[in-house]
This record gives sequence, structure tokens and C-alpha cells, in this order.
Amino acid sequence: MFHALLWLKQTDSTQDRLKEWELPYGSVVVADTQTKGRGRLGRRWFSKEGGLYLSFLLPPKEFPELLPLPLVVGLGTLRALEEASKTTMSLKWPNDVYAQGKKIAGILTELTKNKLIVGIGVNVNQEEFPDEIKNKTTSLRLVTKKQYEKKDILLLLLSHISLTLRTLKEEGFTALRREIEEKLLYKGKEVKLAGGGEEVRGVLVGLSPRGGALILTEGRIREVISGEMSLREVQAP
Ligand code: BT5
Repeated sequence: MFHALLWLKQTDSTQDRLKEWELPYGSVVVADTQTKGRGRLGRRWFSKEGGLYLSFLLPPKEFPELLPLPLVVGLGTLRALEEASKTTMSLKWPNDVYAQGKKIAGILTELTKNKLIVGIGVNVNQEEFPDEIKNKTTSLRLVTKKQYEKKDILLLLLSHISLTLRTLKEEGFTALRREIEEKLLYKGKEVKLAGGGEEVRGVLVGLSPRGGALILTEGRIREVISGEMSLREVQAP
């Protein structure tokens, strides 16, 4: 699935390199640091030395459903990070990997006219984070007290992600749904989903066949499909 690799010392955002440069499908761009790393909805992605920042290009026709994509790439990322760290992790709907209750990786999917660009930020060797995120963020180094070779992590990521993406393409999301549900953060817990002027509160019961979050609220199950919504656990007062 991945054919070519460009590893840059620094760039603005690996997403933008794939947007602006005409590279073939299957190309991967990695950077040691990004000056304008971003998350969803224009949020910032802190991209200091020590983390792994990569984007790859997929043919949009082969992946027409965008909703399950971050979850499926997230599952590949989770499998790779679990293998590297020998610890268990979870997936937070719709696009994060968590370790010990803190965010260790985030996934961003962007679609232009003819390009589907998937970006992954993984905290690998960082020991410190900016004040605004430090309480809810971790890295492989902080979890295991070990230092990692980023190229080893990259190879693990690409091999696991090509497997999960191939399953998605050939068998559909339902083939991965159970495994993702087993790894789902806050499953069975009371959550709040907010964004885009809307808020849904209820118990996260699982995932729909197309990758939406299923929330039990006021005696009925509601499917949330807006990837713009952020999910939080509701803490008991
Ligand atoms: C994401 O967005 O989690 C997707 C992040 C994708 C980053 C990759 S890096 C390679 C590629 N090139 C890019 O420019 N981007 C992609 P979202 O769910 O919107 O989460 C963003 C939020 O995560 C921020 O508002 C912070 O609260 C938090 N955050 C920022 N930097 C972080 C970091 N390094 N580790 C953990 N959390 C972080």
C-alpha cells in the first residue's frame, strides 16, 4: 500500500506537503518537526522533536466512506503502538489513541478534489508537553520509560495500517467493528458529545455499522456521525 517515503527534518505540515506536491498514491511524508501541525477544525498539533508526524495519500475512490477511516487507521496505530510498548491502549471515537487515560496519538483525514490525505501524530520520545495539554497527554517514552527509534515505530505503523485499510477496502468496516468496540474508550460510561452547536449526553454503547458513535439517551439509541463532535466522559458530581 505504501510505495515511497520522504523524511523531512522540518516542514509546515506533512498534510500540506501532500496537498501541494504532486506525489503518487501510497506516498508517505514524515517530518521530525512541524511548524504548523494541525488537528481537526484548525486546532493545533504540537509537533516538537521527539514525536513522529506523518501523512500518506490514498486514492479517494477506494475509500469512499470517510466516517470509519480515522477509526480504522486508529486501530492500525493502536496495534502498532501496543506491539512497540507491550502495553494496552484504547481508541477514543472518532480519531484518537489513548494510553493510561491520556492521548498518545491523533489522526486527521482530509479530502480535496482528488486527494485523500491521512495524517498521524504520535508522541514517541517526548518527555514534556506544553502546559495547556500536559495533563491529558502522554508518549511512548512516558508510558514505558524507554527510548524508541522513530523509524522502527514508523515501519510498525505502516505495516499495521496497511492491514487494517486492506480489510476495510475488501470486507468493509463491519469486519473491524468488534475489535474497535472492544478497544473503545468510555464504552459503557456516561459521555457528552458536543460540537457544531449540538450536544448529546448519554451512555456510549458502541459503534454503528458505518462507524458512528451509538449513544443511549432517554431510552433510545442515537447514532452520532458528525466527526466534528468531541467526546468526553461525564464525571460524577
Ligand atoms: C487530532 O486532532 O488529534 C489529529 C492530529 C493529527 C496530527 C498529524 S501530525 C502529521 C499530520 N500533519 C498535520 O499537520 N497533522 C497531522 P484533534 O482531535 O482536533 O485534536 C487536537 C487537540 O489535541 C488539540 O486541540 C490539543 O488539545 C491536543 N494536542 C495537540 N497536540 C498534541 C500532542 N502532540 N499530543 C497529544 N495531544 C495534542
